[in-house]
Amino acid sequence: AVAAAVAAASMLTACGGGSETGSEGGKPKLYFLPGVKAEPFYVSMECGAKEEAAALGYEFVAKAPDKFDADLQLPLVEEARKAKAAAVLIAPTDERRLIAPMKDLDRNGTKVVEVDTTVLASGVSTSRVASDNVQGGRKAAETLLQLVNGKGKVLVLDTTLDTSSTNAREKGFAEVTTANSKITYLPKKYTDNDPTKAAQVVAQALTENPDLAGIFATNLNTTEGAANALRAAGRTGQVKLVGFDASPKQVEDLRNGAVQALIAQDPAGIGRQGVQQAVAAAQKKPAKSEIKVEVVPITRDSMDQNSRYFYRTSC
Ligand code: T6T
Repeated sequence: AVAAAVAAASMLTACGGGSETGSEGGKPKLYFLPGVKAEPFYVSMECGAKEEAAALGYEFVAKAPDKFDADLQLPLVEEARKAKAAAVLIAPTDERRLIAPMKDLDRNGTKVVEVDTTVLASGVSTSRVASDNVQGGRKAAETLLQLVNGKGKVLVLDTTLDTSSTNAREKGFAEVTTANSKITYLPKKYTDNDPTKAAQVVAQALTENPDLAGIFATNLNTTEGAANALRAAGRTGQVKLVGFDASPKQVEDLRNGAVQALIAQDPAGIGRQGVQQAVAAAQKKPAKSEIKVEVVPITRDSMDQNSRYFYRTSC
């Protein structure tokens, strides 16, 4: 009975960056290195990637850092290199610090595909599969401009200095809003991708700018933190909040009115397509150097017909 239980347990593969299948009879290994463990965006990406890897006959190994932090992700890249993975799907947590280790992977014969985020050097990976983040930032700006009737102060909450995805979102947002003379674009704030810090930043911004009209939160954690701060200050609905991503909490806040719009990504689609490119490269077949995946703005009115974009917490 004990042996049966152990066997059953070893067949269970969890999602969320902690899953690791055992050795699968000589199948080539595909490593998935997301930005952070157990976060609905990367969990959803892992679900898509894992399914595709299985369909294409690859052993799937997911290794995620506890925090979105290059210091914690670098040893996992090294682990994939030592394991002689056929391919690595990676969301680099830092535009600069991951360049050298990713080049090492490539030199050692491991095909590298960037998913979601990218490094500042080109030619380090075979393929880049990500949301069109600049376009997503523009869509967020157009949505927020409508909500604030085209005027007033707006604040952007970014994550960390070297996160390519949120930087691109801010760029698209700034492009649209700074072209509007009735909008005051406050200096953007970093939050360390931490909801508590995001909430503190918003609380302070509300004190300094009681007339704040709107907030663009560039990802999941910044949106969750901003919604909490607006709730604590009794300002929900009054200060308009547009966020990126669609975690269960973000969706709940959209429904209860703390958030007015979400720009949802398709993380499972990014994972699936990332694996397809990685496997093509590993099999010396042509791979696409770049795939941009559409994002979808969702409001309370459109949320029920767009529930397929909501992120998952397990596969
Ligand atoms: O927004 C996603 C991802 O696209 C970004 O690169 C980092 O933050 C998230 O994982 C959400 O927290």
